[in-house]
Amino acid sequence: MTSPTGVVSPPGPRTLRIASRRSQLAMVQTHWVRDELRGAHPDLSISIEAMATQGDKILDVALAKIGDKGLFTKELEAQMLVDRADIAVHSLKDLPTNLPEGLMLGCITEREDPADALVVHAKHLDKTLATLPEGAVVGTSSLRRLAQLRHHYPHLEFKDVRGNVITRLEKLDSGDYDCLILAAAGLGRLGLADRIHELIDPAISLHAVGQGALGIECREGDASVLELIQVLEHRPTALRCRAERAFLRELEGGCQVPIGVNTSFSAPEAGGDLVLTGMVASLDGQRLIRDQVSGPQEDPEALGITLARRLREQGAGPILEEIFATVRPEA
Ligand code: DPM
Repeated sequence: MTSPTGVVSPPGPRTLRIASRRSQLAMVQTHWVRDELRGAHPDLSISIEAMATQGDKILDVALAKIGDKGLFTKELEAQMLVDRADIAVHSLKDLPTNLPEGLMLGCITEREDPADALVVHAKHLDKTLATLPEGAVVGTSSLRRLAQLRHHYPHLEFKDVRGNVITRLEKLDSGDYDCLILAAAGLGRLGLADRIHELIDPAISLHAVGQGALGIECREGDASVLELIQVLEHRPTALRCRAERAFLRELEGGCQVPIGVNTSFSAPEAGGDLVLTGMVASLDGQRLIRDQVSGPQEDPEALGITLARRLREQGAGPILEEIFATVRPEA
């Protein structure tokens, strides 16, 4: 492999083995990664090993009650640790902020629209989130969506929905729910963007940390693999997601907590400041703490930590402790 400067890089692996979940969305994402890597490294042979994770298998238990960090990632990580895979492709929002020893987040891909989307049953096509009838049943297993929507729309009811995106849509269409809230990015990647009825305004509901981006995990210090995957890194997305992940890590929130974020650049072209908004809410939606910080994009982690501390000063700690005690008493 010769770089434009004529320097020969160290011999990389001739093959790159990718571990992926088996769901349709996971496979679409993994195939995208494979195709990008193929385009950049035509000589590389790439294999994909698809497997089910704990989160794919346990479908009868509310996501928050399983409570385990790394629900969708552990089995893929095990493959890398025993050297049966070189990278794992994850929805970044499913990747815990603390990774197992020996593994690292190798790069972050360009983010799609990170917003949540409302998807409605055919009988509600003339409604919006604000005009759904009293008692309308919203399907979601996300405590973050539940808490924020309850805060703004106390007339709505919430019911757990598990399974992959397509299964959920089938359950909606068969009348089990009045609407679903799903990530716009996932629907878009599955070619189902036409099901997006309304994008949810961040003023109403903030998205999950890392939503809409992919995280490529690899073995720590695996220089040849890191070099191969660098073509996938999208710096503005990485800066935003590093701030978001530092915020979540500092609040010690796993992925199943009502914590939401939003990030932007004050002046994208000119190396402007990074703006981070975050919120923590109680499950009944009664208490919702939200704040915003901005600062130099060179140190996104510092920004995340600052915002987390600010929310703690405003009472986020007791809200989170209460949630940990109720949704996963054994943890
Ligand atoms: C996590 C959550 C959900 C997924 C919790 C949250 C949604 C669960 C649900 C951590 N992972 O968002 O507050 O609503 O029952 C998941 C989806 C995507 C990645 C599906 C979705 C696709 C979009 C993306 C499941 N993980 O949120 O609609 O790449 O961000």
